[in-house]
Amino acid sequence: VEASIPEPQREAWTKHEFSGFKDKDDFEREVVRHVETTLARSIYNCDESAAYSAASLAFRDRLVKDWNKTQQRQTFTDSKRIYYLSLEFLMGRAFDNAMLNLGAKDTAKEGLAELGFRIEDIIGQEHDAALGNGGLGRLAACFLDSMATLNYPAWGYGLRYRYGIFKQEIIDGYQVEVPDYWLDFNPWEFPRHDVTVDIQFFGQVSKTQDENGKTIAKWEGGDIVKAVAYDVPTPGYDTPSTNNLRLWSSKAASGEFDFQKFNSGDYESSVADQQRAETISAVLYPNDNLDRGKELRVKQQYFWVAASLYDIVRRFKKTKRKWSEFPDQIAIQLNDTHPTLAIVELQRILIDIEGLEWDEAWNIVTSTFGYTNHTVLPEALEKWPVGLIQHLLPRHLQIIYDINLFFLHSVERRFPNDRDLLRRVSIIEESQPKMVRMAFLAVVGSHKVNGVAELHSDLIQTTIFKDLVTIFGEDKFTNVTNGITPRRWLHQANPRLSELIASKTGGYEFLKDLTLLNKLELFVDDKEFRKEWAEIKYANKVVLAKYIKSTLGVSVNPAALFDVQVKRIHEYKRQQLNIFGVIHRYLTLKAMSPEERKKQQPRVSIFGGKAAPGYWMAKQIIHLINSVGSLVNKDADIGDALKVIFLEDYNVSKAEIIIPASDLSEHISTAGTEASGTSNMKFVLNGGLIIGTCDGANIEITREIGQDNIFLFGTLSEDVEDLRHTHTYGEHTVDQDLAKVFDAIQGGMFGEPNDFQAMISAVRDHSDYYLVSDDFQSYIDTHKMVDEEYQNQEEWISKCIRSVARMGFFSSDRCINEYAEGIWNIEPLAV
Ligand code: GPQ
Repeated sequence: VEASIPEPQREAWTKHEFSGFKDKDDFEREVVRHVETTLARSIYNCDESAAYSAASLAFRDRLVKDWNKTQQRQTFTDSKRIYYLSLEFLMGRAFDNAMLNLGAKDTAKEGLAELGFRIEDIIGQEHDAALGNGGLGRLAACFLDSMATLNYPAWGYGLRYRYGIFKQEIIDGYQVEVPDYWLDFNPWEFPRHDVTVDIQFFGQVSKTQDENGKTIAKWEGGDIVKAVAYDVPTPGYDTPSTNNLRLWSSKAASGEFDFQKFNSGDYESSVADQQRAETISAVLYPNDNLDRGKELRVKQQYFWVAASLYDIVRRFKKTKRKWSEFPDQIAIQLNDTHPTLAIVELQRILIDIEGLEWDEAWNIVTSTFGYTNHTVLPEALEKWPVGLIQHLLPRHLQIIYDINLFFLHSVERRFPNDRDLLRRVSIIEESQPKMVRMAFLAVVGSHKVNGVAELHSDLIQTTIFKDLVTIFGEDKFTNVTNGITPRRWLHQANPRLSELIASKTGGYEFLKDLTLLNKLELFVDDKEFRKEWAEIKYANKVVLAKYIKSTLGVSVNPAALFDVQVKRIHEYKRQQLNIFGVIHRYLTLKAMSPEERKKQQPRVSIFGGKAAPGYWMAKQIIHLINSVGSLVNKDADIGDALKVIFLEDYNVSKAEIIIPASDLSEHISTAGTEASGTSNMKFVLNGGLIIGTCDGANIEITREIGQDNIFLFGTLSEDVEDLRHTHTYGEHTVDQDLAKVFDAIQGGMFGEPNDFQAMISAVRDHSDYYLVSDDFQSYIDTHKMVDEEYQNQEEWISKCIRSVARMGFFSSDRCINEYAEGIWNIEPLAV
């Protein structure tokens, strides 16, 4: 309040208000101004990078105006806010997105052209903001776009990693990791050096009694690290609503140096202290669907959660409302278990600092939080050793024990004499060492728990949370099927298709109501429309072919069937099944006469994705794909009949090139392992068909688009357990065709066979946990069907159009509306 401008002076402010550029001339003026002043360059020294910087700053100036207004409106109306806590936000590029969401891309394009630049080149200058691993992080980014577009008052909270996900280089067929230092110049963030929070680690807890005999816990001593806020404006599409993504950066608390040490000549250790503090937000952990239980990771989690909650509570206290109104004003969504300590931290703030009684505080806590689960894979479920939490966060461990005690008491009352139930549901696993089960803590501390696709939500209720469903009842558990933003994944990635759709559905309204795509059904049999559709797909394939040529030096024929699998490399996602299938295809082609070979449907098998640096098997898979590619791609017998491509460093901006160019994409996880998948939705929305297992959102995609428009194969999730059991205890033989593939590998066809021995053994000599052999034959057969169907292009294109027409359900707008209604109890704020 003290910082606000007094009434008499406000007129001057309004009079001189900056409102950003309005037309092309304005835009150019802003670019020139930024080049000459902000960047201190000139007409003689303005390369594409400078033009990108200046153009971005021109847009940033506009964003920040909208953003200020949005924040003011949300504060004045005192409306309920949703806080989305995610350790990952895989945003990709911001410039193109800002231009499109503000509806000013044409203006920028013409303006830049007059200044001597091509807009595509300028867009290409931007470094991806890659603060995430894969689907989980990209989902958070899509949600931010939808929440802003739908005018929900929402903030994201995350960490400002100095290094995002590593850059992948392929050297001699092997993955090499290179650090991703992305902050050299980032016009999309605003440092808030005035918004800081001191975060405490270690120390001791003392307990005393107050005059009423109430126990007071005091957490004292230990280390302090400073959290500094960086704000990233996130604009909605075709609305002035611009929400905030607040990312925390860690800094040493005692200023630049510890002057004590500095003055006493211990310069190095004073710098070391500073570096230790900065380590907390230094790097994103590069694991997808895996918990490695590292101390620094839990430090990141608490640092981020404590800073965010301090911020949220500070904002709430300004409203002077009663504590009981906290859940009416605030909803907090936990993106996986990574922010689960927020539950404990809020309880601590309420009882230790604000003096509430336990029960009142716990009511507020559980009414505030919602928890989204993203996996059932046991290796991905977070557990922290009790000793580690004790050491790092001694007061939090006490509170966790109390939460568990009250919880187990309530279970005991409802299910007396069931000691095994108590053991199974305890938040503390009585193992050696004892562990805190973060997913159970998240369930106990939230009012709603959701999975991310129907099958997945069913699975969590019948497997990992079975007992908790019995205890809390079914109503606490729900499903919200994932979605994707059509702004980035159709309009931005595939502008020509977006334009064609707009021309048939009544303009660009479908970008805000994706169900309007259903109007396309009318044009499925329209020859002219089909032709335009096919031309766009072909043009997108030409773009990708050029990219492949320029990066890998391999020529691929754009008329071939482009078969794409791009996602993190993981055994459960089964890139090994794909590459074994490719080898089978290669062997089959080699065995044919040249005439026969000519009759086959030409294919380009395209792979992309990163392996976690410590995931040895995943790295072997990458190596095998590359080894197969180097043989096949220069085999003169084969020519265009088959090409095998591994695209380096798959990321969001590359996805925007790859996805629109796909004819067929692969979503072939072992049934029951992929929680949802979201790229499946992106591929179909861009007019590609998919081959997939009955897993995750593939099932709902099939329901929406119809089973004639998707190539499903493989074991059903209800049969997976039995098969695995049979592998271990019963008969276990390898599929005949797969055995031939193994022979080829072991015969040295793709280089040193020892390099791939483990991949083969996993299937043949061990339990084939991912059912590669079981699904191999139906996978091959299904690909045969694909080849045949692709020959009939008219029919193929009809299927693509029909599918796109039926994809409305998979907008992240639908998904966010479901969260808003069913979990957050929040309404959009009128603009
Ligand atoms: N997901 Cl647990 C990740 O990307 N990383 C993770 O660590 C975990 C889940 C994915 C999941 O594998 C996909 O099936 C989902 O579509 C995605 O989260 C978003 O829910």
